Amino acid sequence: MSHSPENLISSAIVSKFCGKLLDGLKLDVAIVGGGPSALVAARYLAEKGIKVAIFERKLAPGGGTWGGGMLFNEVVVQDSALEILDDFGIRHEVLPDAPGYHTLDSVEMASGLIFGALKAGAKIFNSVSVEDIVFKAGKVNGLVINWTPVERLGMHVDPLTVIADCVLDGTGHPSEIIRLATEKAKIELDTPTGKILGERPMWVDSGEASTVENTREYFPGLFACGMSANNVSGGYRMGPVFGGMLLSGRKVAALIAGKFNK
Ligand code: 48F
Repeated sequence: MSHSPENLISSAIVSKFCGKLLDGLKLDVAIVGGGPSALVAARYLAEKGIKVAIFERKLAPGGGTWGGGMLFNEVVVQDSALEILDDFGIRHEVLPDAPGYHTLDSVEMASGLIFGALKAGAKIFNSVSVEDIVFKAGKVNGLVINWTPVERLGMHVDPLTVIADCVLDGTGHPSEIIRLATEKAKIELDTPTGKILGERPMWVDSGEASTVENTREYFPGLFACGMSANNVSGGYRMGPVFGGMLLSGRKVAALIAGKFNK
């Protein structure tokens, strides 16, 4: 029996996606959230041959990158992060009146980071929300996932699980995964109180530096990057300057790669 184009197209999508999902159910590194820090981490991990996937709640990964500052779609990065933009082939322009700072188109940045992560071999599952962690014998072992529309509509549908050696919380300001790990698994974090310290108000230079400093492993197998790390360790926020996010992604990739001796 010959197949109609309608059937071929649908079959191709279903079989390709199911293969990708099946392969994504067991990972070296599961990343929650597809913001700038996570996309950078995913690329550098994948380049080292580490099996990594991002699970992003929204239809479009990129997190807070797209909207620039107050929907003015330009962002700013510092000298120290240019090397990362260059690795991704994302263009930037020097700011003549502000030495050390550069501007770039936020849409080019978001799309460039997404494309770079994918080309390096990371997988991205969009419209997938992480609603819990797998926690066995005192260790974080993976993620509990469901479709975002299921979450949004409050449908009573059981999730699926992803097993991973390391979990990276890249969920931005709310640190969703670390928060639920402290609340449900009662873990003590590597912070002065053992708990999430909470993000502080805007102080750009302090926030930029502390985002990178605070990027680390907070519990065996559980890492945080970007604004999630800053929230966990009580750093200041910094708004539409993105050097710290990019450097945080590169740092966490190096820390995690070290666990795999890569
Ligand atoms: O917040 P976000 O862009 O992450 P980031 O890498 O970057 C922060 C900057 O964008 C900006 C800033 C820079 O100065 O302050 O805010 O720290 O992206 C976080 C992503 O995680 C997704 C969310 O939809 C967003 O795209 N996310 C959050 N919780 C979940 C999630 C979840 N439970 N499951 C899946 N995705």
